Amino acid sequence: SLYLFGIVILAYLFGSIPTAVWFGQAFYGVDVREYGSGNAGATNTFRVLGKKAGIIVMFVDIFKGWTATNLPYLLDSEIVGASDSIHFVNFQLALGVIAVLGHLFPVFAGFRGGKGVATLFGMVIAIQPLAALCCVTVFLVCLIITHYVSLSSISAGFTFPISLALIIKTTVPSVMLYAIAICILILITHQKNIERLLKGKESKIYLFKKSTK
Ligand code: NKO
Repeated sequence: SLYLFGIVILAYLFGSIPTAVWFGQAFYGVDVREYGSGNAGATNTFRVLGKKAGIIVMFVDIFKGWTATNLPYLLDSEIVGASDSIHFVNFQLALGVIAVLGHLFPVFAGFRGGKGVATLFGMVIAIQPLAALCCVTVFLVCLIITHYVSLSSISAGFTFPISLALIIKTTVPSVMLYAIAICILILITHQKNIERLLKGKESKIYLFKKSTK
């Protein structure tokens, strides 16, 4: 229906908000895509503009994913009555993935966006908080040990379907398929990072080292 179409467009527009690009341009006069990894994400904002900017961009990008996934609730729609049904969860997952596609290909920033990690995390928080906890734990442990954000994102991506299967014991095929697709999507957006990791040329991020910026 027209209503569903409208919600899908809204999810894409939310995901399309190019937080890293706009934040850098507004407060530092810099397009972060011209420096560092060239990515319009929280990590590259941290790398180029410093800790404070990176953390703000991270929270806004997570919030984007959470908001898009919860649009049916936030708009107080009639579908909410059917919120227990698996169709509703599938619809929420679809909205989250559409927001991530907006983040990857933002209409407001020349279709050159980020890698979708924070936005996906917002979606997972909205749909399955326990899986989100598993993902963020693996992300942080990997980051503290290796200092590679990309490797931590990929590890957290694998953790999503694995935690659904082993800890939450999801038996819904469509949800597992979404989770596996999301894991593959993270691998695809991190292709260049994987090449750099294999060559030993990936840049490291030190969370608790005094920022030079
Ligand atoms: O510039 O190519 P780069 O080195 O920047 O960036 C690589 C990086 C891109 O991603 C980001 C976003 C980082 C946000 C981290 C905060 C999220 C904390 C929890 C992560 C859990 C991920 C869950 C995925 C769910 C499927 O990778």
